[in-house]
Amino acid sequence: QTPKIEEKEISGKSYTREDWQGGYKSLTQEFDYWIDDVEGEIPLELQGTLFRNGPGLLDINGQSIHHPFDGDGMISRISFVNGRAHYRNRFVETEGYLSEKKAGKLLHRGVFGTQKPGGWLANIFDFKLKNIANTNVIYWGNKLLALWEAAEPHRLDPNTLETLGKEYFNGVLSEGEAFSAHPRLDPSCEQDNGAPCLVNFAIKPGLSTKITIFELNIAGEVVRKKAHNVPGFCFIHDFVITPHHCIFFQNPVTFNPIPFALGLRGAGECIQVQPNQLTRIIVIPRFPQSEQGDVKILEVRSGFIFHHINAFAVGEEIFVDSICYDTLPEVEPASDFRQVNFEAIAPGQMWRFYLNLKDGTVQRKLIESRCCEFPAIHPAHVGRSYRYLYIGAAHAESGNAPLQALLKIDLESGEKQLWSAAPRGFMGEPIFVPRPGSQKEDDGWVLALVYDAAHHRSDVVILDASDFAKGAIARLHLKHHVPYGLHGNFTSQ
Ligand code: 3ON
Ligand code: FE
Repeated sequence: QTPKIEEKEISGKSYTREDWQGGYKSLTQEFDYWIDDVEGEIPLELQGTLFRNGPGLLDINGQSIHHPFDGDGMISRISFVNGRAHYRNRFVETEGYLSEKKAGKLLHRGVFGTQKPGGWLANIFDFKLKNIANTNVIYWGNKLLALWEAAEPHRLDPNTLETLGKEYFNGVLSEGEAFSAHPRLDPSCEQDNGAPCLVNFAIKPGLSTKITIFELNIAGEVVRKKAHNVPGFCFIHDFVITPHHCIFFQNPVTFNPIPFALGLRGAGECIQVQPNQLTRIIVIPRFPQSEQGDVKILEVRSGFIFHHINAFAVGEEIFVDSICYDTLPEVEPASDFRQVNFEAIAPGQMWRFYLNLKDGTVQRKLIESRCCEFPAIHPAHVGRSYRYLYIGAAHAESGNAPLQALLKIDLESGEKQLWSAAPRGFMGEPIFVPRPGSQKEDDGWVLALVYDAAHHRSDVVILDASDFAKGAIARLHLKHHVPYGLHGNFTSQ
């Protein structure tokens, strides 16, 4: 069966680099307004709040940061109320953000190569981490939390977005302890009588790595916390869960911290992907029967993985769906991220891994070769079998390119639908919101921020998840752009 794809025909490339670069300008202003410039109609049943996080500053008072992952976290909040929408944004007031704002200049090293001015002598032996709170934002246990994977969360007021301080969960976290930016929400936790729970992890890398797993109840309390040691250095950005397991892919990388120590490179620039090495898959039971924890380790070739889509158990097997890169270029000190040559980099592609826990073997299959990143699924299917996924995708079917489109994949029939914002639109992470009371898995909406280079502003785009072919059902034009972001969540509260 050939997938049917609706695609606008554009000769040559579907974008220009100048257009794409516009989405990596800082947004310094903080806004608070009702969105009046709306094409189409906001569904009345769509009620709740979309929170998004991402780098808001790509420079500190004119001094460029080295990589977008080093940019200070800025929260956008889009609230949907009775067919109208309200926008507000505010920076997470981390210690680093505030001190640099006050000084009017760059004061801190970043993990991805931002250096203090003054060359290596100004940076040597500075091991401090600037917690930039820029990767995800989630409302859980009546707390709005901005997350960054290498340190503790920042708590924000959900109404004003004011930063309230760092969150330690009643002393469960210690000062500087990590709490990753990729929690998974188990819709029905067996240990908690079927109540939802938040499962998250922390990585403490070294010659061997400590992986800590946290489970939080709906009141936001940590009800389970357990640490596991695994051999070797780990750079793990995301994980997946099933009702009984947490699954980590230990990316095939080596880490040489010497250039970091000497002030020549950021820590993240000392990571080298080893595309010919196998990935170790670490399968950890969520509710271990023994003190050892019964951790299983499997091996497979996967390339580098930032994000997983979902996982679920089928008999003795666990299926894991992930976005894989054949390899990743090193972040280089002398490079400018705005000058990236897209064609020279491997695209992210979707693979399914079949983990056999009985015999320890792993099979894999390519599901989608189109360049894609930032997956979303129905929240009730996290850790369970699922049929539909929504993901940011390149406009063109092959090659690496910026995300300009949304792809919906029906994993059962193989049918695919593409909605593209090319040539001048650039796509952010989609979020699936179920229609209240819906029964069908794709009955709901897909929300995404799209940067529109033609107007140098961003749109909130709403698609009907069951039918991309009818186009956007609403496009909400913001008064300004929102720099390309990372992750967010929707809450109907
Ligand atoms: O030794 C360790 C090395 C290391 C890299 C120490 C460490 C724990 C401090 C560390 C830190 C890692 C951090 C802070 C990682 C942060 C990652 C981040 C902010 C974002 C990752 C984003 C991933 C993707 C795939 C983004 C895609 C973006 C687009 C498609 C463009 O719009
Ligand atoms: Fe991520």
